[in-house]
Amino acid sequence: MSDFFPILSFDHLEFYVGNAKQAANFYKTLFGFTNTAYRGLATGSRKVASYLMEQGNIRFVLSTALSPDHPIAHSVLKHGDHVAVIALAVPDVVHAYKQVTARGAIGAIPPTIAEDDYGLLRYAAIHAYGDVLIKLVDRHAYEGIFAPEFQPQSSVPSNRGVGLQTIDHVVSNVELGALDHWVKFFAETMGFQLLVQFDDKAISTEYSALMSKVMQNGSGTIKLPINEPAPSKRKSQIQEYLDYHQGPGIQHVACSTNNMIETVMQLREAGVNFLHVPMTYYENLEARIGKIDESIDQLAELGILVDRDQEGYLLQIFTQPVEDRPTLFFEVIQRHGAQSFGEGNFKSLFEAIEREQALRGNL
Ligand code: TYF
Ligand code: FE
Repeated sequence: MSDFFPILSFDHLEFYVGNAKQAANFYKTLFGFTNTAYRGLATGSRKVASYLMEQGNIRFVLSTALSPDHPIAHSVLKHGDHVAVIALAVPDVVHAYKQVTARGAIGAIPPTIAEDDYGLLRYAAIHAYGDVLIKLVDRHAYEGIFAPEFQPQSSVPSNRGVGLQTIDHVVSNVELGALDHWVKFFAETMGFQLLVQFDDKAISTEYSALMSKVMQNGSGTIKLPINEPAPSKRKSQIQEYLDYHQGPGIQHVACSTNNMIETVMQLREAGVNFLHVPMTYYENLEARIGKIDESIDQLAELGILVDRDQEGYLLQIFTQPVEDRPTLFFEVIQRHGAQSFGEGNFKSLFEAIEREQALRGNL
């Protein structure tokens, strides 16, 4: 099955937050993003303030409501700070929107043109899991910094960054029994394919379990794994997310780097907290994964995980949740050929998550 409409890449992710000014500073100081554009009262945006944060090819937009009646305020009250919009760059918004809505997608924003001195920005949006929107964006006739209302932050010195390059994948958690509905949605509505799946036996630990299916577009630029909780002795990490997020939503965003060691050193230096990996993980690592370019000692020191598949290997690391609710976290990934998701690390990773869950009282 081929794509019903072409998708070029991730365009951006939009976060709804309680205080965008402070969130912008968090993504700047901890994760190395630069605030390149802004909209708010000073630019004539009376209802919403947004900060465009950029690093490599990654764009995060941090938006906050300026009054309690705004939908962003409602959404933040319910979910806490969260990823609300997955925006995909497409060459033809009208065609893409027609295709997906004809195949059953529920429209949220019909094809719209936003215009300013820099040209025409075309967009539309459909509903996905939970309250998440998938936005379709065509900026081929637009030369502005991001979108109408946004003004460049030219006085802001550019942050050198920590080496984050692209959005590798965006993972959602859905309710028990809903996984196959969303797999079908991405297959039949979006034209995605099932890349891999992990059942609860493959990835259960002693206490907690989940099922995961990875959906991917035809060109492989968009990877969207979806998790569902599986019944287990203790509360699944996915169920914990669903309880605190108040329903389905984005669980983690994986950003790629070309230099994992350097990136993680800088993130740690800046104060990013990662999941703790026990030293035992590194004891037989070389026997498990063979020769790699990086020094195992250095990986152990930084808490970086390694996995191998038929095509190569990958390095990955996971942050703690980035807010008080145990919901959204980040992954940093470097692919040396491997196109998988670190299946060999699932057990260690989930045990690490469960140790954190226990600290939160999930006994
Ligand atoms: O995206 C993935 O599939 C990996 C592994 O709750 C993963 O990053 C899967 C589920 C999860 C945490 C990480
Ligand atoms: Fe991941």
